[in-house]
Amino acid sequence: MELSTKAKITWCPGCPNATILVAYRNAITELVNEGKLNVENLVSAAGIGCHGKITDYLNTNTFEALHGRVVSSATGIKMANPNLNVVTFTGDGDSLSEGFTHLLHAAERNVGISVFLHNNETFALTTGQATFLSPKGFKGPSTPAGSVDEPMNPLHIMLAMGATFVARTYALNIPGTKNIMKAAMQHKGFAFVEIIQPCITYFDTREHYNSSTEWLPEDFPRTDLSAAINKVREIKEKTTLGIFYQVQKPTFEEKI
Ligand SMILES: Cc1ncc(C[n+]2csc(CCOP(=O)(O)OP(=O)(O)O)c2C)c(N)n1
Repeated sequence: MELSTKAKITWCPGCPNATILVAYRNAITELVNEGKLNVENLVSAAGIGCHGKITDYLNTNTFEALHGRVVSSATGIKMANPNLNVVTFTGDGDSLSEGFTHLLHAAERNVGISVFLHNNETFALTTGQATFLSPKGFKGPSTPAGSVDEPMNPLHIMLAMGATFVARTYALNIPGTKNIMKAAMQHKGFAFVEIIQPCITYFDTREHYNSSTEWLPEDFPRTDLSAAINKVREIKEKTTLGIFYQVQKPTFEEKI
C-alpha cells in the first residue's frame, strides 16, 4: 500500500508536521494490516495553513477546505456517507480562531469524525502571528510587544462541549502519536486529539517539550468526566499526554 505521493515536501526542513505525517501513515498501515480499516473508505481532510499541506502528501481520498471550515466540511462528508472514516487535520489558527464555532458544534453533536489539531501555538503559514492558543507574552508580527491574552485550553473546551474522545500527544513522539491516532480513528463519535507541534521557524518549543511531557497513568479513569476536566486543567511542570476521556454516545449521523 503506497500512502506517499510524488508531491515535493515544502515544509521547513525538520518541521514536526512531517512527524505527524509519518505517524498518520503508520497508523493507517497498522489499521489496514489489522483488518480494522479499508483505505478506500478513508478521507483525510485538512484546513488552510502549513498543517493543511499534509493532504498533498497522502495517497488517500483527500479534501482541503477553506480556512477554518475543515470540521464543517468533514461533517458534511460524514453525513453524506456515514461508512467513511473521516479524519481532519487542523491548526490552532484554523479551528480555534478562524472556524471556532464549527469545532464547538461538531463536538456537541458528537459527529463521528477525528480532529487532529496541530497545535504550534501560532499562525505559521502567515509568518508567526499570535493565535488564541499562543502563550501570554508571545511576540510576533501582530503582537510585537507580546500577547496580553492567556491561551485557551482546547482540551477543556472540548470536554465542556461534550466531545466523547479527548486526547493529547506530542508530534516528535511518533509511536505515541501513531497509537493515539489509531485509537481516535477507531472511536465511534467525535474524537479530538491535540498534537503539540513545535514550529521550528516561528515558535521553537522543541527543547522544552522534548524534556517535559509525561503520559497519563494506565489506570486513569478515562470515563470520568470530572477527573478528565481536572486533569486537563492542571498547571504543572510537565505536560500530560494520553487519552483523558472516552465514552460511547449516539453519534450525530445515527441521530439524523
Ligand atoms: C478566510 C481566510 N482568512 C485568512 C487567511 C490567511 N491565512 C492563510 S493560512 C493562515 C494561518 C493558518 O494558521 P494555522 O491554522 O494555525 O495553521 P499553521 O500554518 O500554523 O499550520 C491564515 C490566517 C485565509 N487563507 N483565509
